[in-house]
Amino acid sequence: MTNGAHKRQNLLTGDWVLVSPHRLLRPWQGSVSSPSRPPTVPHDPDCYLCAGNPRSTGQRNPQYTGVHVFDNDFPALLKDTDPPESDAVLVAQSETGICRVICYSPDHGRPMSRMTLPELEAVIETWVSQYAELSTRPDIGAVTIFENRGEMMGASNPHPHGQIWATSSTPNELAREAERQSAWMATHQRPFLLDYLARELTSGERVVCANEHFVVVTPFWAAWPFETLLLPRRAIGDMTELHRAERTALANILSDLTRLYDAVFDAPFPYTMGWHQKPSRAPAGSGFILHAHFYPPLLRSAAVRKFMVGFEMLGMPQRDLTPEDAAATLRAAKSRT
Ligand code: H2U
Ligand code: ZN
Repeated sequence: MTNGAHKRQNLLTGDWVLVSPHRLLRPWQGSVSSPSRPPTVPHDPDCYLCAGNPRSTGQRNPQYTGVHVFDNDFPALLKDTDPPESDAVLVAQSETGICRVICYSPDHGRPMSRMTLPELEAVIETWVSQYAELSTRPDIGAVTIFENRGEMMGASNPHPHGQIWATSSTPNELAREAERQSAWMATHQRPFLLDYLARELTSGERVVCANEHFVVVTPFWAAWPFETLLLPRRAIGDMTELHRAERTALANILSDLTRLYDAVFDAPFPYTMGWHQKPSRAPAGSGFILHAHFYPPLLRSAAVRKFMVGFEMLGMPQRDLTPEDAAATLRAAKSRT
């Protein structure tokens, strides 16, 4: 790849990203906030997600011992809504859905990067059963499972947890990705993400880690400095299709990847991570491949984040560090995990 400025296209979304490697040497006098330290206590009496504690509504969590799922007390979506007013200029539609919170374990102080493999497998089993239950409901069109980790990404609480938003329609990002994968399938008779993965495996320069069933790459078109994409090696549309061995391999690669992230700056690495799975009403054979995106904000240190501002808001995302260099940095962190 060239060292000069160029743009790359994200074939999953159609968007372009500007890459300016020559700019890495510019001086930096911007924001330096100290990283938030991980909590180390296994139980925090003030945490609304810890077992046995009251939530902000006053309702008490059970003394759960494994993964714990509950209906979000402040859901962004409700099961029923009145239809909004809409006209040719001010267009609105009703949107209904179900929001849940998933506590990964009762242990307040152990994020994914420090969970055991059986604990991670239990989280995966919960993702599978939640997706299976919600995606088959007639009132649900898509199930988005995600985690905001760290204050920098807006997580409201350090207790390791994720969220599920099941929506009546397919949200923007998933809709775009599904549409483009379907178009590629119609033209090439192969799923786009398997063609992309094959391409990444031949060069290897953006591969971060891999096992028998999964591969993590810094996508060619990544917008965030340490963004990664987790891909299965075969055509899987959603998590319910994962075999036993694939669920174990997924636990392994989630552990590997999150430990690499935490090793990069020797600090808890914030991110939004989440799953794109086949929209419920997508026809079979539409080429949709299950995958997870990790979008971490960090750039130069545990304290210096990338801001998507200025040209990024008005024009297109821009990055200095190349995805190839980011992959090399993540791979090199292995010796410190
Ligand atoms: P985040 O940390 O990613 O914000 O997720 C926490 C979610 O937990 C958030 O959506 C919910 C918030 O609405 N929550 C409850 O359901 N009950 C509470 O007592 C506090 C927070
Ligand atoms: Zn807690």
